Amino acid sequence: MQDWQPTPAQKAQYENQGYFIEHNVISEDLAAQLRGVIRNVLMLPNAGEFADYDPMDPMNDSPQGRIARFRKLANFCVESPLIWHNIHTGPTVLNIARHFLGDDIIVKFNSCFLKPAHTGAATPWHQDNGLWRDGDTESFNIWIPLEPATRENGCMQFIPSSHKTKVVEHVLYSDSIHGEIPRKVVPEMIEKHGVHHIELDTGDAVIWHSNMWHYSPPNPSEKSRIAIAGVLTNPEITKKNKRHFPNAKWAMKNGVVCTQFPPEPIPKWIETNAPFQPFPPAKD
Ligand SMILES: O=C(O)CCC(=O)C(=O)O
Repeated sequence: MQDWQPTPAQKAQYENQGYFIEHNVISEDLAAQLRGVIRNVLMLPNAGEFADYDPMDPMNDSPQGRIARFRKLANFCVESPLIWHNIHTGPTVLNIARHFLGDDIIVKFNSCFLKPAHTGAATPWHQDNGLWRDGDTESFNIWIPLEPATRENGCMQFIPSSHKTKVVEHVLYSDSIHGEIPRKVVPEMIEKHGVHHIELDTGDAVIWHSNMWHYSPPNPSEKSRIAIAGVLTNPEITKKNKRHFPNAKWAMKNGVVCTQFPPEPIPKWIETNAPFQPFPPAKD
């Protein structure tokens, strides 16, 4: 496996702004195959069993309606060998992960983010580790669009340098799809640091620090925006977490890619007696 090093510009951007972009992580051809895998499962009559419980509505229950309805397939990548072997344990992702994390690599979360043409909904402003609530501030995210992500179809927005802030307590509004940063504090951060629109081509990747404040708007355009995401970590970080994540899987052990499928779960290093606290209701 080749050694991957960030360019000086990528390194500086990650340190100063909390993210960087790597181009051509997967080919257009592979991206087309992966889009097919994802759309195929969305068309199943039981697509809702794979998707997160935050469907967009109102959509009828036709195959095309199902494609238009779902926002996220959480944990689906460990059910699709084509995705798992090419993305989460694919050479470029693991090379990048190895640079940050060393020779033992764990995929803590995996998901496919779906922003269908016309119906694609917003993802609220959040920090990933504000959702995890496990004390982890060292993992990082990778997100690879399988079709161009543009301002028109709801590309992600980052507040540069927001990764240097603490983890904010996330809250729930009556219309929240998941925990989010209190809405009143977001404009102040934007005022201070601005917003970067993360426009990417098919097969590019954006890598960000898990403290980063990020968001994506709805997709009113004609063009769908599907992406595959992963959170990568290692055993040292994981053993310090406050809870065990049952979906976490091994991707590399001692520098050797884990080729097992289904992927191997990590050991239960942490006892999870502490109850998982719900997000508090928003006060503003
Ligand atoms: O795909 C999106 O728009 C949101 C992705 C995201 O928030 C994440 O991966 O944490």
